[in-house]
Amino acid sequence: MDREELKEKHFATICVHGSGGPDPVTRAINTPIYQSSTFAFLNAKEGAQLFAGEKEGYIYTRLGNPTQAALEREMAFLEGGEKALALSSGMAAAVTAILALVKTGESIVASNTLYGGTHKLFRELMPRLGIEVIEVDATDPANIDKAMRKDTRLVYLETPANPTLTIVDIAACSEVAHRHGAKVIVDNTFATPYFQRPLELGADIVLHSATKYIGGHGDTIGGILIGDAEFIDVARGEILRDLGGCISPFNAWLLLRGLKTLPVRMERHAFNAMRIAKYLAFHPKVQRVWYPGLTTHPQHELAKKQMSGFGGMITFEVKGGREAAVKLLDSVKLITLAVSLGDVDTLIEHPASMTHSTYSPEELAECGITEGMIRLSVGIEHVNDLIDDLSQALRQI
Ligand code: LCS
Repeated sequence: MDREELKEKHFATICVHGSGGPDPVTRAINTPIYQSSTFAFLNAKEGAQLFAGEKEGYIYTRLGNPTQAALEREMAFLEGGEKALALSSGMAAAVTAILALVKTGESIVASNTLYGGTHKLFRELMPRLGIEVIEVDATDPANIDKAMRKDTRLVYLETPANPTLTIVDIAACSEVAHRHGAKVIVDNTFATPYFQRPLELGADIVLHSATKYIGGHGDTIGGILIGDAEFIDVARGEILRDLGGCISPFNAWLLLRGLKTLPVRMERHAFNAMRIAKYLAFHPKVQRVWYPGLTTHPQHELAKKQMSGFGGMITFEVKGGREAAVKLLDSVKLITLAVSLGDVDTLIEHPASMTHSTYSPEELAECGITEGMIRLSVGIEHVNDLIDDLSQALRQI
């Protein structure tokens, strides 16, 4: 089926068929792994034309590769963007996107609750490059408005945020950013395009740590940017080309394989997460639960408006602070104590000492990350087995 016809189909159908159909050379129904660093030119004239951009084609895998291209086509399709660029990791995607949009002496306004690695990038490497990042509580778009300066080129949002699951209003924040002439990046890692489509809400660029739900199986690292052709061409031609954070063809292929089952996995992640969130909410040893699908979540109404499902991530606080949290982490048997998220396996971790150890104690307090807080990436195991494991581990506290 051609892409125009496929456009009319449902998301799940595009996930299975969207990478471009049978391989044009061999008719293999799955995109082959083009495990080649370089591509032969027909003759010297063609080589020169490819370098001059006068002819389309592959030159060298840092600049493009058919397996990467299939992943990029599919992700652009799923997020509703013109083009995409696959990169070696989510962090490579963040740096590549920022350098494509922001120069030394300019600034970024960002939400203050972010993956700890992104926060470190904003606090350390970006200032070293002369790019100031102002972090604000973006749950009130007026805070973004106040922080915007003449030299602000970018508003960087992560929603739902890691690890507090804070939701920011993509449409309202994009309106503020655009009024000030800035672009908007939304890190859509937690929701995936299955549950949230930021470009339709007004954002300019979507970023993924594809390591997570896009791959889904905990077996690869990758990142993806989706946006308009002008942005993606600059990100590829001017930044990736120099920075070199390209994805390997094999990792691109693993992500393509993961995408085929994205809707099925997300449905199960979300089903399990809702059941576990409700279980934890009534547990006597649990102080508080953050899950966008619970009516007690501070932005539940906004989550209902801008997302079509609430995802597979839960954060909860146990009574008894750090000591109780550590006891729980050391007591789970089926659930794995590990960072990362979005895998078919359920993973548990302690943000304050692990993924968000890059935040100072003051910054942790500002975005509400406490010592007793635990993050659960709910997998696709049978939910009763997960609840049994949490139940026995909570008894150990
Ligand atoms: N954005 C979000 C929301 C993330 O959670 C992560 C990684 C990244 C970007 C960076 O992507 P990467 O380079 O790792 O592909 N989050 C991690 C986490 O919570 N635990 O381990 C990694």
